[in-house]
Amino acid sequence: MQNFSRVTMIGMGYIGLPTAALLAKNKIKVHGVDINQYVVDTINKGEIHIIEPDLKEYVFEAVKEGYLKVSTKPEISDVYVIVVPTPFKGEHEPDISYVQAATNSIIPLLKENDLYIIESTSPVGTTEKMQALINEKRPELKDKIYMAYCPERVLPGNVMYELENNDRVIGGINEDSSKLAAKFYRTFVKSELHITNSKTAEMCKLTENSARDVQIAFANELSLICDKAGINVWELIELANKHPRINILQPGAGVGGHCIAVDPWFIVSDYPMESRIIGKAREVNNYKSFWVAEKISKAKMDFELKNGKKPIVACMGIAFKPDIDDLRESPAKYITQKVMQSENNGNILVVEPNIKEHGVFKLTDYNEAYEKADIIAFLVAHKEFKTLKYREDKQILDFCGVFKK
Ligand code: SAJ
Repeated sequence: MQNFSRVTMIGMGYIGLPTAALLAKNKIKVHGVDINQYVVDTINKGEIHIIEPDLKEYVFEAVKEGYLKVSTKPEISDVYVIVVPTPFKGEHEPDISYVQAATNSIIPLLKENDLYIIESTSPVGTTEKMQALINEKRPELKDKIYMAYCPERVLPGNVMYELENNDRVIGGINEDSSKLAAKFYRTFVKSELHITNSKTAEMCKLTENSARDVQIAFANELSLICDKAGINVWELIELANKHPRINILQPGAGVGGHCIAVDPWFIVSDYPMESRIIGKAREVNNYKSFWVAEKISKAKMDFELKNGKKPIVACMGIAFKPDIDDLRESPAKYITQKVMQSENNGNILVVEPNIKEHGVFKLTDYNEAYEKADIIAFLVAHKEFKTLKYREDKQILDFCGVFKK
């Protein structure tokens, strides 16, 4: 039977590196691959290029103990795991060229009984496409390689815990592949492993993030309605959630990050006629950020008309969600940029307590900004902001429920 003594993990990013480090902790030798030489050098020094709690310690140990090393080229192994990005091309079409390139890079190394896994978020049918690619280039290995799609579902900020403790979906191209992939994940996953086929597993990942996007869109739509109707949306949701079967999420400045704001498009792109709600939810959530920026602009104009001077505006938070330093696809960052357009930057104070310095934004301490600004726009509900006292003398635009209690 297969052994997992040598694993090649392609893509040392937000998921690949933590997974490699966890495997290494379980005494499995991992050869990490990344096209970026800086990433390779950083990890080989036992350091990390991304921020994630506890990851630094895991990587340091893994490299020190000799269970993790990284280079720009794959090495012959028993298991190959593809964890590269799947960005957009064109409007919103998924681009699987990185998955394809990673697969091409290991095809010459494949041997009978190897296990090939894709973790990258992928459009439905990608694993079967990669199977066809391998069969075409290595026909002698047809039906002799185990292949599966096994998505991750960890939450940035809690990755090391969730990698071990979240249930996982394992979708093989056949039953034996699912079983072998499950055996592999059993080496480091403590929770349940659910077996299905590759297409269902691919769709499952997209479904999870689309479901959350649709639910947030509902909350964001409510916030627009409540704004017009003069109803406190936070109170409304809290009350509605007292119903035993209702659980509405929280409105905010929009939906960001590189998963929920992206993955639903993979469904819409392949099934445009059928996925009406999923596509609309994307539109609603994107519109919410635009609406927030417009609200701030209007507040600025009203202030100027009333007081005969330009206001100082504090944009509170630029991360894509509370209590992290990740700015990828951040609605708060987009809104801040929009507010700063055609404006004397001295009038806009940018606050992000999770970041010390930023190449573009001059950051201001949150207490100082709160004190100095005339208009305070809360864009992210960071824990620091919740310690501030509500000020009647300021114009507070609370888009994320900092003062909802
Ligand atoms: N948000 C709201 N209101 C809410 C909850 C979230 O506006 O009530 C916003 C956040 O502020 C943020 C965005 O949604 O801008 C996404 O944040 P998130 O915490 O919902 O999710 P991510 O992007 O950090 O991680 C998601 C998770 N997916 C689900 O919860 C279904 C995670 O489990 C996935 O592993 C991850 O995407 C991924 O990599 O796909």
